[in-house]
This record gives sequence, structure tokens and C-alpha cells, in this order.
Amino acid sequence: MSEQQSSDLTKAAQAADWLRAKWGITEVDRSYVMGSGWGKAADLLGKTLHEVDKDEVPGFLAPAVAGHHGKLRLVDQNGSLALVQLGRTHLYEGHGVAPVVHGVRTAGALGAKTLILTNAAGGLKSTWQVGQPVLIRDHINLTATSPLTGPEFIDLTQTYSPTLREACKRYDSSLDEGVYTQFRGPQYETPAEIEMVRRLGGDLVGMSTVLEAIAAKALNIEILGISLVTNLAAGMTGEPLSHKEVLAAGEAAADRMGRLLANVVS
Ligand code: 8IG
Repeated sequence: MSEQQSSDLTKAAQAADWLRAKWGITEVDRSYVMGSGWGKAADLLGKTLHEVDKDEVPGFLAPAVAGHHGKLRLVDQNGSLALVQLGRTHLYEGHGVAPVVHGVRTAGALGAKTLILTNAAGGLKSTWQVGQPVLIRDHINLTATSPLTGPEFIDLTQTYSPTLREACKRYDSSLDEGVYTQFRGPQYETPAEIEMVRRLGGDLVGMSTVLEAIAAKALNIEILGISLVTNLAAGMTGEPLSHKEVLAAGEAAADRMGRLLANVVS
């Protein structure tokens, strides 16, 4: 591991210690990253014990996008503890990779064994409806970067836990799976880029999650990834893409997704 990465992990350990002191805890069982459109679902995860603004916590940045909430919550889920991260730092903000994965590493430093990554994404399958959750089966990293530096050769053959995906499907057998492709953004894709993703085997496009999953996998954390399809990918409908559409689809699907997440845990 590089000196840079080991210093980033130290910063996460410091954030974890700060939260331990603030909240009077030693460990959490799991952590959730709630992306755009998932704020309402977050409220259904359990009983909120504490909440802080992210920018108070060492190493966390304030949110950059309207509709993304910059909070960290401690949530009681029937006696187990979850660190719930409302909103995330994106690569397109231009602060580099370390702040993008700081929350995941902080969860790891707090002892989280499971990470639930949620996001809003464009869907490439014409059978998918806007507002539909899709389980992430695998990913394609088109960011040309990584949270890992140095000779650390992490296995990614089963990045998204088959066990957790099966648990989701037992709860809701209508759930489909897809391959999530991360672009850096912030611009959406061209129709030609969506055609490229299709030929590469991608089903979902977005601007998050992949780098976080890599960082979590390097810490041996079990990962569940779920995309909320908030728009069909560029060129599929003849309409331009809008961020408002994304937020509205999230609001509409919040109940279904909140119940899914709360039930899968139990
Ligand atoms: I929501 O169509 C959402 N996020 N890259 N493309 C990319 N990110 C997205 C999209 C999309 N929709």
C-alpha cells in the first residue's frame, strides 16, 4: 500500500474516533450510503439516535448538489447499529478519489461488516421503468482511477454479495439485476457513449458507487448495491436528461425502497 493510501486510512480512523467520542459508541454493524433520491427511504431504516452535519466530521466535505443531504446518522435497527450516510462526495466535484471513499473507510474503521451502497442511475434496459430499484450484480469502472494505490491486488470477482442479492430477491422476487457502469461525470453521456456501454455489457450508468465498492472490498466489507433507475439512458427516449426528474423518481419510490432495505437487514 502507498504512503498516500495509508495516510487516507489514518484519516478515516480519526473520523471514526471522532464519531465514537461524539456518539458514545465503539462499533457499528453496518453502514448505508444513501444517494440522490434515497433520502426518504433513509428515514425508514430504523430509529435515529444521533445526527451530525458531515462537514463537522474530520475529512468529510459538505454536499455539492441540491437534493443531496450532507449528514451522518447513527441508526438503531432492532438493537444493531448502522452508520447512515446521507449524500456522498462525487468524483466530479474535483477533490480527487480520497474524499469519495472517506465515508466507506470511516465505516470500515468503525467495524462495519456490511455496506449498502445506493444510487440513482440511468437504465439501459428498455423493460425497466423509471422508479424501479435494480440490484447491482457487477460493475465496470470507466473512471480511469481507483481508491487503491500501490501493489494491492484486490480480487473483485464477487464484489456485490450474492448472499445479500438473494436475500433481496427472497423479499421481492420482481427485483432485477444489472451491471453498473461508473463515469466520472458531471455531464451525462452522449447517445454514442450509451451505445458503447451497451456493447461493453453495462445495464446502468451513474457517477458513483464503483470507487466506494472497490475501497470497501479492500477492507473485506460485504457489499450490497442498489440502483434506483430514475431515467432511461441518453438517447433512449428522445427527451433530454434532467436532474429534477431524478429527484422526483426517488421521492415516488422511497417507500418501496425503504421497506426493502429495512427488511433485508432483518
Ligand atoms: I440519476 O443517465 C442518473 N445518474 N452517468 N448517466 C449518468 N449518471 C446518471 C444518469 C445517467 N442518471
